[in-house]
Amino acid sequence: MPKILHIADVHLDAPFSLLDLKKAQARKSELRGTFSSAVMYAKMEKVDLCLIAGDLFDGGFVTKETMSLLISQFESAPDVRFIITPGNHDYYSSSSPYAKTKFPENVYVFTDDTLTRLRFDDINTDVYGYAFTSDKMATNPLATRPGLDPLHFNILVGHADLDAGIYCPVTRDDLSKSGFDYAALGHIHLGGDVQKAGNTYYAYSGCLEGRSFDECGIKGGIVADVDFDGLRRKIHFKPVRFCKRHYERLTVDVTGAENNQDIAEKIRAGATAAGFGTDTLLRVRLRGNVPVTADLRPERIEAETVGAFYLEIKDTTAPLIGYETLKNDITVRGAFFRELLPLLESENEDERRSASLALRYGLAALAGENVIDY
Ligand SMILES: [Mn+2]
Repeated sequence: MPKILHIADVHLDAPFSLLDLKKAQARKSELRGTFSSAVMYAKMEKVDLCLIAGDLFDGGFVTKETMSLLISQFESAPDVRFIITPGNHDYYSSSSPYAKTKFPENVYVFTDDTLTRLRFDDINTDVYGYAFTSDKMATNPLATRPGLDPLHFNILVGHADLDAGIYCPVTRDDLSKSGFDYAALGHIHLGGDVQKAGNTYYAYSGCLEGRSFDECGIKGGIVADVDFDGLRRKIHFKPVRFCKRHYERLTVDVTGAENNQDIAEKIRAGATAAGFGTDTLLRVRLRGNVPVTADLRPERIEAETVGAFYLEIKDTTAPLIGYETLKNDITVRGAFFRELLPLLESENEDERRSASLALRYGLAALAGENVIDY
């Protein structure tokens, strides 16, 4: 006792920016499903406290549909106590959804930017938290050290940036001196391992579902199983996956590819080897050397063809050509090549990449092939 599930940065109702609008819409409703999975887990695993460390909502407005789903989720797990500390995206104010909604009795929302305590005597646990009350927070709720009850398990929940001041300037040093057993933090979507400052364990659980290629990898929460007999405390932590899908980046060498089918096969092989399947949103960078004559239009490769949910391709391949032959070519092909040569050999990677593309399309066009169809 107690058993804790720590999640954060759910960002319900957040838009997803994908090139495919239908899939972006699908992701939005999947995000609600991901939250439901976390609640279901808490219920099935008999979690005592579900800590939601800020940014449950993406903003100050929540759709009716999302709110009623949320409430029914909370009601579906009456034995789980849900503890919410509003963050910079969903800060507490008199006009926020938190103020305007009547939540079930098992839901606790912090509303003040100073440290406030909730006592749960049945599980010998105290939970301290605070709320953002605007989209920034300059005050440090740990500036005054709380007088903790040594006979209770003491938890801190909150949205904070341990590395930069404007989003609640709590530091590792504050945590170390605080005496908390566990600090459940939100704000850093990447998440991270459970770490220790002094005798205080702390962690960012990360977001529940990645929303862009800046948020790659498997996302979920942290479960803390606490073995606590009033004085001695042992905590066992484990990460739990909740995300329905995950964003990943992959670089694939397509040297020698003659056509889209060759490329698709190489991407599929690379994705399979990395363990990325139909739950993956994949951004692939193609590299290597391909024949100038190759019929490559990688932007036309469908996600389904490579076994992913969604696919974006960035082509950074270079044309495989005999530079010497082209240099000495007296026709317009040679002239075109010599014009591009300084850029092909540029120090700047972007310049080299565009020059390579220009060369490939240019030579193909001069050869009478209609590869440019933008
Ligand atoms: Mn956030």
